[in-house]
Amino acid sequence: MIVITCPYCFARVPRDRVAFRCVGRAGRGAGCEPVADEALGRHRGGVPPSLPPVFPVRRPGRRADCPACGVSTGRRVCPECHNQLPAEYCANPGKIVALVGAKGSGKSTYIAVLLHELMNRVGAELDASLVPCDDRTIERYKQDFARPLYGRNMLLSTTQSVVNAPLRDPLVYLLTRTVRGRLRSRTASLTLVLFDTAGEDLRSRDVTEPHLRYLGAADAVVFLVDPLELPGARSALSGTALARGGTLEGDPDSDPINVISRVTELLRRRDGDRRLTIPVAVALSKIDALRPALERQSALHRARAPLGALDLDDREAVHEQVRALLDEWQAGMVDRYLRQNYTDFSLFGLSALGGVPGPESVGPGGIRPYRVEDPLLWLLYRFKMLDGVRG
Ligand SMILES: Nc1nc2c(ncn2[C@@H]2O[C@H](COP(=O)(O)OP(=O)(O)OP(=O)(O)O)[C@@H](O)[C@H]2O)c(=O)[nH]1
Ligand SMILES: [Mg+2]
Ligand SMILES: [Zn+2]
Ligand SMILES: [Zn+2]
Repeated sequence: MIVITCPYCFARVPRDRVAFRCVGRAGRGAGCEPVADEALGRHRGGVPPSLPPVFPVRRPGRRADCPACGVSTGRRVCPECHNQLPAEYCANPGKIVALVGAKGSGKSTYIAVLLHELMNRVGAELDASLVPCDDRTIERYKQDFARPLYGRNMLLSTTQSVVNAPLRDPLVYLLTRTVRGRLRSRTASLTLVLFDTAGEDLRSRDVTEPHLRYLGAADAVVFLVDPLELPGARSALSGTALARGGTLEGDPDSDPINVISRVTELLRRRDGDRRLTIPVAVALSKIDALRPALERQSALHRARAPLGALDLDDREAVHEQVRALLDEWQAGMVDRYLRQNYTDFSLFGLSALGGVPGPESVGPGGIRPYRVEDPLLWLLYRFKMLDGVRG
């Protein structure tokens, strides 16, 4: 039985329980009148929107006839939350990649820049296309990410906690690439569901909040760790970064190990006591802020060669470099904790902006991302959508 995880409410829906929404009345033709959609209203918060009715079917295919008006519809929806399920998503039940990190660790900026890179430079290198799966994803990416950061060079504002704001929709993209085999090529697709959590939503321990169901449904986790908040890293920071960092000092919730252990607890509820097998990428964000001297001698300083594949030697070199940095900063706990709890984790260093920003806007050099795609390339490799090469 194929089970689809709804990318909006994260309910697990057997494919034969997918529901349909009537296309509604157009002009003078047949079709149902809109009704208040209570399920969608509950999910989004606020007044239930007025929409044509949702109906279950016995054997859902690509289309179904509305039992009330007889008109054929191809609008498939989640039976729980009534959000429309993109057709591609039903065909390729996707991988949900959860992105987590303490407040201010750079999650929103990372999402904005990663998607931009995937649509441009990295997409070209991988021969991959990235297509938004619904209109709200297109709108939200433009409004909340691309327009401020790329249009106006402004830093993104702090993500609103779900405690004060209605549940945000995730960004849902279909990433498709041609994988060349020895005999013939095949296309492989990955649905990327990115949910931009506010840092403080990972705080409270009594987390039964719906947004954390997202973690329960995740197929991979990317942790962002802000080196500016690691006390031991301060000696390695450049002047401007030093002045900006450490804003959360004394707040135990901002300690990366606390964020990681809280998420690990949530994953354990699902997977039990043994070491977790879910792939986990742990990335130091903002590494542009490290002293240039430190950067120069390290694998982290090299740009990744655009091979259209995962360079396994480079991957190991960067992993070891980050591990050594954590040790040097008396943050070796992070690595030890990960080893005890996960069978499959990898360490990364990246910078979304490529330079220390001003108080409100991107630095004068513009946005110069550095290794932002590394965690995703590693995950694609793990999901068998990208080859690994050596030498
Ligand atoms: N030096 C440097 N600073 C960065 C980078 N990315 C983000 N920052 C800084 O970190 C701040 C927070 O970034 P956000 O992306 O808003 O962080 P967030 O994790 O989404 O924060 P919350 O939504 O509050 O949880 C930004 O305003 C920048 O000042 C980077 O690549 N390099
Ligand atoms: Mg944010
Ligand atoms: Zn749903
Ligand atoms: Zn109808």
